[in-house]
Amino acid sequence: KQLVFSGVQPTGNLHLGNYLGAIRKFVALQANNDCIYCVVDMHALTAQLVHEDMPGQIRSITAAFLAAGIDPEKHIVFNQSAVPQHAELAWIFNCVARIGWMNRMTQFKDKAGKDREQASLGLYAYPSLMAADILVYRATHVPVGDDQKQHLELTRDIAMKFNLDYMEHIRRSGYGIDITVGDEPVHAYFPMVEPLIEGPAPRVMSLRDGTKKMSKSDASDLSRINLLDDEENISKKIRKAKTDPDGLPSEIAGLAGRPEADNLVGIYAALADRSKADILSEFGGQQFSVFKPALVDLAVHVLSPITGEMRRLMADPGHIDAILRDGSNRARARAEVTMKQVRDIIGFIY
Ligand code: AQP
Repeated sequence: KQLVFSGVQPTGNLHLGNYLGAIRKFVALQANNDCIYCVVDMHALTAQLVHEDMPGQIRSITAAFLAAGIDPEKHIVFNQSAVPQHAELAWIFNCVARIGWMNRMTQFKDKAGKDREQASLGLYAYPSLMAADILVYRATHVPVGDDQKQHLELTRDIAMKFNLDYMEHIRRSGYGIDITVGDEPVHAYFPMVEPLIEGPAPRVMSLRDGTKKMSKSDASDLSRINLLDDEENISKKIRKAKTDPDGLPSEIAGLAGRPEADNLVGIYAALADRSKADILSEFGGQQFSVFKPALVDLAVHVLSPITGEMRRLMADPGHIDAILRDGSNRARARAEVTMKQVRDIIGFIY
């Protein structure tokens, strides 16, 4: 079985982008993999230090995982800060990663805004903690949205440099594994992670601006569909979603240069589990006044059972905390196996 790891930050209301780009894939991967899903609460400090209701946010992401269909008994669901080995490995990776690599991260540039000098050191180092989140379990597959692709490439670079710099120590330790990099066989400690980013809507865009990704932190609530939105809200947001005056094209090529139309078709396709081409063969030539109500119906059909179950779970915080405690205990035991080996490889006495 492959080992899958992924995480979501408790930084606000989960939205359709988080669901289609990440959580729905988490659910599908359970059938044939060993999965570890994490509420990455330490990442939530990178952009904003003080959170009004951190425990509530952590519980709400956990509830979304469970409501979407993640099984916390067969797999592991936990919150990052309860497993300190993530932070321990992140420090080592801070020393492995090069400043030049970090300077290329576009998400830092986007999130830091104009006054970069005022961004936290944590926001800058965030991809290194993300690499540690994954590699502390030596996970091989990471389902994420397209916005995280660059961070996964960095994770591979960090793993590769650790493997090369400590090559002799790894060989002597007996903890190594044989992997292939390109076509080359390599004796390594950390595997090369593979991103799982496919699907018709790998990046769900804002409903107000088809060139910006749908995001929890967008000031406009109309820009996103939240997983806790009711039917009326979903309907209002889709009706008000920005579009151009033309109808829907019959072929994919007709979506070029029309980011808002492309986004709505992508959302429909992802929700229906069909291709965009298939959706256009059904709706090509129709106006948005026909397409939008169909999209509302579909979104409500897919999301309302999840919303209902999330609300039910969130009414019992003790139950959610018990699931997190059990998951953290199991995650910590596995992460500690890796950290003991890493300390040996480096030469730390513990
Ligand atoms: N718009 C999106 N389309 C597809 N996938 C997305 N993801 C986020 N936005 C989209 C995926 O959701 C997972 C969890 O994201 P996260 O909470 O860890 O961080 P994020 O990427 O920073 O998410 P947001 O919503 O944009 O939050 P803020 O506004 O707080 O930064 C990831 O797998 C991500 O790819």
